[in-house]
Amino acid sequence: MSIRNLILILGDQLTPDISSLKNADKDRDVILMCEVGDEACYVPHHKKKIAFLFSAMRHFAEELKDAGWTVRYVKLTDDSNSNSFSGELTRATKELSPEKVVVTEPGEWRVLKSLRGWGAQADYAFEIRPDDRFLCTHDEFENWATNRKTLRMEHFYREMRVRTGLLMEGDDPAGGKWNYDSENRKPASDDLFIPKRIKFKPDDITKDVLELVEERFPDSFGKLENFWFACTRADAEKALDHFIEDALHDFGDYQDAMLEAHKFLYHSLLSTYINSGLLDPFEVCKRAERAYLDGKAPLNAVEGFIRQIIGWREFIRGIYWMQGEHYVQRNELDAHRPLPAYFWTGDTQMACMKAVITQTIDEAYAHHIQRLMVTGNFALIAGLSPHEVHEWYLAVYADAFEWVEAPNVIGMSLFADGGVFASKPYASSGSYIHKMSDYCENCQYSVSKKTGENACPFNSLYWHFLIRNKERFSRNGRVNRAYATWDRMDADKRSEYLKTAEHYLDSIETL
Ligand code: FAD
Ligand code: DLZ
Ligand code: SF4
Repeated sequence: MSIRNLILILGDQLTPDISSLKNADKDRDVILMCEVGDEACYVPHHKKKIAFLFSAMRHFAEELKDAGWTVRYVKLTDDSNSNSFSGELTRATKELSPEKVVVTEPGEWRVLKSLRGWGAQADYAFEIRPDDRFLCTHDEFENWATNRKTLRMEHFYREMRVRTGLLMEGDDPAGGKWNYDSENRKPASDDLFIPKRIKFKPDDITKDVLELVEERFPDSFGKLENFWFACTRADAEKALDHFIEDALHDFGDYQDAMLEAHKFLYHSLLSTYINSGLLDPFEVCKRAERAYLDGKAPLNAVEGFIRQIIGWREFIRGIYWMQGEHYVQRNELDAHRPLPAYFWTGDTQMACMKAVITQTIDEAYAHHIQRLMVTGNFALIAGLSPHEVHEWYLAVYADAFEWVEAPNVIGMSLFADGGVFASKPYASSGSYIHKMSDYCENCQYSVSKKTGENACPFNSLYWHFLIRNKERFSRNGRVNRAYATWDRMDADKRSEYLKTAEHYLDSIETL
């Protein structure tokens, strides 16, 4: 029988009811999935990220086959693998002669452009369908954003609460407030009871992939040892159960805290599973809401968690597609310093940077405040090249796909888009890190020392950043208090700050 549709499913589309499969016919359609070198190498992805994706793809392909689908699965090691999506589409269409090719839109401009390019020259009907795993469509986001003076997540989020009905009591937000963030900024002490996180033992499919990754990507970033990710929907659901039962309760209180010995604290560790399609974001939110309704988790935790998903996650995606393909090139603060080598090795004397980078090497994971207020903050105040920083974040985190990584890095963290949605730059001195973590206790630098030898680099780089960007930020209502403090400082102190910062910038590789 002739093939009707060839359905391409990408590595972050591992969802049984993905739009490309809607109205598909098990008897006449063929699903194409391919492990391709181009995707694995366009940035030096963390080994655990590649292993997770390949293993989750292979498991998903098996599930599809068990459900009666015909799957053409191209392994990285297959002799005739062309190593690109367009090459594999060409090969498959030549061999199968389908009537039409169908794909759900990818999560990155680069891949979308390449697929559109393939479609434009192909002799087949080619359909790119919207990705309806998100709650807000591109048009809905654009309608929301158009003609607004400022794009603020909080406004968007309230509309999403009303639209989804999550944590709503009639027309009002549960508990009377939309946002309980003011209760969510507690530092953690290291004698807190922190739950042991659920980890999954590699099965035979994962073991094969781990061997493959070690052999084919020896120079990629990160450690492959101690791989514990869930690689199937069933295991990802177990990880969700575990989070709801054991960690959600304290998620809110300690959301911004950082502890050297407890890298995961009460975070969900679910982003990798949600972004690849193993978990549905709305279902995850409903589970959290249920925990609140059943009295198992407090409102500040559940609201905070749900806001990250229906608020931040959806908002960030809207920004990515609305800003267009050149967003990742933006550099409004004119920052050009190359990324220091310790971003790849963790070999730095700054204890906070060492802890976050080492954890990233080990786990392909860091939580939000570690990404924003340690590595991101450092990159911002040291004036590192936004594009290099963007490629680093895209490579090193298992949950990193450009639609979500780029606005978080270019926009939220580095202000390189000039403030499309961030109301202020997330720049801070060492005192924030000291307040929210235990990193400073074992640091070679002194957080209380502002200038001179052994002074915490964050302290002087913070002022250097503000002064070199004074033109832009001194009239920003959320930053101008800092400029007033600077103006009140005596001239010697100011010049000491700038001298120390310049010394650190000149020797940035050795910090
Ligand atoms: P939790 O703290 O448990 O939060 C719950 C969920 O909320 C997450 O799983 C995620 O789905 C969602 N979420 C939370 N914050 C955000 C956000 N700012 N944007 C989008 N979704 C959010 N997230 C990614 O998924 N991929 C990335 O590549 C990524 N890069 C980032 C880079 C920087 C510089 C910053 C500051 C943030 C980045 N984030 C990224 C957002 C956030 O840090 C991660 O989603 C979160 O740390 C994932 O861990 P978790 O699942 O334990 O999250
Ligand atoms: C990230 C990634 C990697 C490393 N490898 C593959 C792959 O071999 N095959 C595949 O289909 N997808 C892979 N991905 C995910 C894609 O890069 C992702 O689908 C696009 O970036 C769009 O989000
Ligand atoms: Fe980081 Fe400064 Fe604290 Fe060291 S003293 S851990 S560099 S904030």
